[in-house]
Amino acid sequence: MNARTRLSDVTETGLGRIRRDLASRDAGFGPSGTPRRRYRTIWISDIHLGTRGCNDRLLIDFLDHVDSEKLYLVGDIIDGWRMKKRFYWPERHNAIVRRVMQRAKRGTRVIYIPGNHDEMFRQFAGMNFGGVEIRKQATHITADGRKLLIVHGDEYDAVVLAHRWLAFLGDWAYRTLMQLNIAVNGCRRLLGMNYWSLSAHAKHKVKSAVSVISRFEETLAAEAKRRGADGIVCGHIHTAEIKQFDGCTYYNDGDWVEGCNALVEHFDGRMELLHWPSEIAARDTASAELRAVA
Ligand SMILES: [Mn+2]
Repeated sequence: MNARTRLSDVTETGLGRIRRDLASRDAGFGPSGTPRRRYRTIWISDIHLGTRGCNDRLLIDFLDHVDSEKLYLVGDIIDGWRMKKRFYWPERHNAIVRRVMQRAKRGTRVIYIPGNHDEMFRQFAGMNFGGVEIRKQATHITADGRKLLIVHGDEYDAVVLAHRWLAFLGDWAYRTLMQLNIAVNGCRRLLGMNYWSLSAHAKHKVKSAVSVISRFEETLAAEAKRRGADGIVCGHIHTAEIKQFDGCTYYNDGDWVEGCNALVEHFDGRMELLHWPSEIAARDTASAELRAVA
């Protein structure tokens, strides 16, 4: 063996090592340096790509810190309704689509169940795009043998208008409400009337929204039971929840507009709701403590 080949061997090995390091980093660690968490299944929904309301940065952080054998996209992933009105598509939204496609390519089973905001994809149910399977509904069997029905949820939503109002609440309604409150009370003052709180009025409306939510939850749990499932996973109402309804579990994986939640299944079948902003806060605290020790 001459010096030249030896040198190239060394270089090869070096490159190989770098490549291996990069690959393991990719597979094992998130950008924050913490190990990527592995789950059996992840459910996310109501991302509303194509709108300003979408918390794209938090979602990218989430996708970069978790892995799973299966990923369910439970509807309202892309907001076709609002994109029709005004086209909004920043690079970060591409980054999200790219990450999902990469996952499918690397062997994660990705199942996409379109919702009402991305209903234009429902016509492709049964098809497969780059490893992403499109379904109208799905059935999932947990590691501990429970049968879960997976639906977006709008098909059981009798009060669509109320939910639309809920979905848009986080986006701009609150700010508008506050501005309106100032304007309304300015007028009232001019007319010699006393202060009237629009937000108190809104709170009353929220109370009726709460009853709408519980009716939705009951309806979905009843549907799961009727179809012989042990539980149901849905999204749609932007309210993350795990709730028992006699013999049937209702799971709502939340949203990425207000809550930033994901529903996950551990390898033993245990289910957990993640609130990603809290997970990031915990991660930051842990790394600050580590730094303090070092
Ligand atoms: Mn929806």
